[in-house]
Amino acid sequence: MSGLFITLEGPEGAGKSTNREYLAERLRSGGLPVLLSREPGGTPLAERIRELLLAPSDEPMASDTELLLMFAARAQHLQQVIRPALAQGQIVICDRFTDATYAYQGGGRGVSEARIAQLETFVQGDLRPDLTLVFDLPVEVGLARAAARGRLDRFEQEGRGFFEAVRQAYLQRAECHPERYRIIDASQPLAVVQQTLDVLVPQVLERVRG
Ligand code: Z5A
Repeated sequence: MSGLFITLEGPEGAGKSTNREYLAERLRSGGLPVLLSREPGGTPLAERIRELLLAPSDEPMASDTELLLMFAARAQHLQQVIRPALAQGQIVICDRFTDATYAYQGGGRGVSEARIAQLETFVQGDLRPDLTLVFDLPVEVGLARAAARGRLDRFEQEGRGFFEAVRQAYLQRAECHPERYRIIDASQPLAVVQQTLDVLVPQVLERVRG
């Protein structure tokens, strides 16, 4: 039995955390086993790596260090949580995964796509998400939502140009692989975003059952 791997992506403040619970509940009410997780993180050790990655620090973190820490956390998460859950037939919903690496370390920091792809293959083998929902919205809207939450983490302290590059990287990936991605207009009111998810859920159920 093999499960279904769904990832939620998008720039800052797009509503991934808000909507992952909603999506999980909708799927569970359809009788499906759902495991919710997030990256970086998802296991105690990977959450410790997350703390290193998000904490503002006087010592600038080298782009390669950031890249390797992302994949180190991912390797742990895959081994401890994601692969076992998929092997049990669960639907894994993960708040960010390797598309975030292409968007933030690739688009944002300028790490080459080829280098990221090498690590992706090394850490994941041929495992890729079955479906990726990209919550897209203008950068200024997302940053305003994040700022309203208070203290900013190391990524949130980046400038607007960084987040524009991140957004464009997501949109380009979605354009190149339309079979895997759905773009959701996350600038709409929450109720409208959730109506879009309501339409998606039967499609997901059909895919799992069919
Ligand atoms: N990162 C990376 O660089 N490389 C990688 O490979 C990975 C990650 C995996 C941590 O991620 C950082 O790691 C992230 C990228 C980097 N940094 N950044 N930036 P994270 O997912 O934990 O942190 P985040 O992206 O900063 O999450 P976020 O800002 O919390 O965004 P969100 O989860 O998409 O949004 P939210 O918390 O659900 O909503 C934000 C606020 O907006 C909240 O008050 C909501 O009530 C509100 N909201 C949500 N939807 C709406 C709508 N539709 N209308 C109005 N208000 C709304």
